[in-house]
Amino acid sequence: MAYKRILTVQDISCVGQCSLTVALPILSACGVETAVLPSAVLSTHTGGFTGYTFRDLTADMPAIAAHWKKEKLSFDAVYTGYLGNAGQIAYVKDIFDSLLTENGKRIVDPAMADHGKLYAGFGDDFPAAMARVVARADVALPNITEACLLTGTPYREDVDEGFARPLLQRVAALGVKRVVLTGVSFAPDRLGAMGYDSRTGTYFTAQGRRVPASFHGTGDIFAATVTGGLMRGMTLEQSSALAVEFVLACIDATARDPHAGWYGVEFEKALPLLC
Ligand code: PXL
Repeated sequence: MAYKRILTVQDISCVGQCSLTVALPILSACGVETAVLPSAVLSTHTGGFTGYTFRDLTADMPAIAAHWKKEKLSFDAVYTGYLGNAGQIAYVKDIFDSLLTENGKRIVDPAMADHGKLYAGFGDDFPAAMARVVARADVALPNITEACLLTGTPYREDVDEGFARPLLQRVAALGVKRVVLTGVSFAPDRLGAMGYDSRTGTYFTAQGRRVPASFHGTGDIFAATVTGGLMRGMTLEQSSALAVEFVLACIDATARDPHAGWYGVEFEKALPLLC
């Protein structure tokens, strides 16, 4: 299979084991060349740290994209994650339109919320802006909170199949062809993802052992792994199963370490699984 080159647009949280600092090593382990367009630079992520710095890079985006166009560069996929503000959305749409190869994939992780709440720094109007990016995507990878916010659905902590199916359909109705929802459970001791293809009306599930704790950055790890799998020719269902397995391996490695930090998971120890 041809060597793939992709572009990922998300922030650099300098410390925090999330966004670009996990996406890059994961995609490299998958054997995918990954170019980056940082949406912002933060000293840490916003989930639990206080007093972090935030450098918005919106103003750099059009010039960077213009240079790439001049160089006639193109990408087999554009994968977006945490965006700094709603003003970046127009630039992301332009990148989708002008920097993808023919049949290039638009993969959107609408990273903006978890546990029923928007991340610090986003206003209540942000989900509507993010919905416009999701509308342009081939694949969207929301968690439950994000799917609810994107579709105006009241949030529910525990999501079974009966709640997940219409939620997946509502996200797809925004315009995206395929959706994978994370945080779906089919049994008290199982947790994972459920996927929906709006073109065929079919669903799939990818479930693993439930670990009764929450870890920061696992959504970013899930999205990067799905992207890596897709670029290596796996189906969305296979990529989602790989991502569930990999996230679980990261969590297990962290749980085994009595000195583990609080702000992320020790994904580094699980990387060989992807190589
Ligand atoms: O893990 C998602 C994420 C990415 N980037 C930043 C974040 C978060 C979650 O809190 O704060 C800056």
